[in-house]
Amino acid sequence: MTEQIIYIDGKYLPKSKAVISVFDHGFLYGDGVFEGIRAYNGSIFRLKEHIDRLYESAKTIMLDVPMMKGEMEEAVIGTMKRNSLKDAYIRLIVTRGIGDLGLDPRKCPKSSVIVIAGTINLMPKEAVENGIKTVITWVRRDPIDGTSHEVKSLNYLNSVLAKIEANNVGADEAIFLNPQGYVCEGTAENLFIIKKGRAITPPTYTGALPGITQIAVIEVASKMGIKVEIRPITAHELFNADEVFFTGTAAEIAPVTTINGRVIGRGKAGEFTKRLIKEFPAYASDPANGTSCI
Ligand code: PXG
Repeated sequence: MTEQIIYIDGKYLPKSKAVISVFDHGFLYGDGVFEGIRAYNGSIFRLKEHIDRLYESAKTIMLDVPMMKGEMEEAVIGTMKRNSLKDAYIRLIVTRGIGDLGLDPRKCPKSSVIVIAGTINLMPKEAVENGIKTVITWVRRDPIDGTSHEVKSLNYLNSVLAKIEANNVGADEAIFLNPQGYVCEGTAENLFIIKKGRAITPPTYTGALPGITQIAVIEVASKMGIKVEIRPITAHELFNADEVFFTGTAAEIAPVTTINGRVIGRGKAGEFTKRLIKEFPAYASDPANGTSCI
């Protein structure tokens, strides 16, 4: 089998040679940003939107991305082609680069860009089919005037802590409340509820990542004639929703059937969720919604 090819700073390297310094501040301090992107049948879903979000994350943390957006797109397509991939998970990373043992980013003269394309670690199929068991975690989502998850940074400890709690209590996923107590998102998914035929999803100002799948699902739902509201949700509304589901690059659309022991709807994927799950694959693999890599 030929070795996987990884892009690092303008070079395409075999996996065994694709290494980053232990003095990289991405490693030492979680100082950097990333994107997780999916390709369906040779079409990279919403690549331009992912690249725009990457540059926005970088701007907020004052991280210089040492290339134009067009070159970034070429690096992603180049990595896909060199690995002969059509269906893939793409991880795009920009780190602060090599510095010293001190967190001052001025010590890092050059940021690094990395593109990895491989297979995706999906949510377990049975979990998605039967519905996901969740727990609202004691860990609050980082506040918007702190290390806000509007920035897709390399520091995911907030999500890791919640995932550990979900694992410890035998749940598949965790749901975050924000510091004000409103429902925010999952560890790496946005969240929707369906109530009386309307879809409701929390806005970015609750502290959630502006999800690319979230926007796509809003578009699909609107086309299906489902009204969508973007507003904060309370835990009480969540428990009493007719349907709840997660959206994300890895999860796509995943029905939530249990929240802290409360059964949602009839305890299986609801009608709207099932319709969305049915409509989404055609939407995700439509070349009009992506960038070709073949
Ligand atoms: N919230 C957070 C905090 C995320 O990290 C989403 C929502 C969903 O956003 P998208 O744009 O994917 O619809 C994410 C996405 C990984 C991985 O490898 C993480 C994400 C996506 C893909 C892979 O951990 N996070």
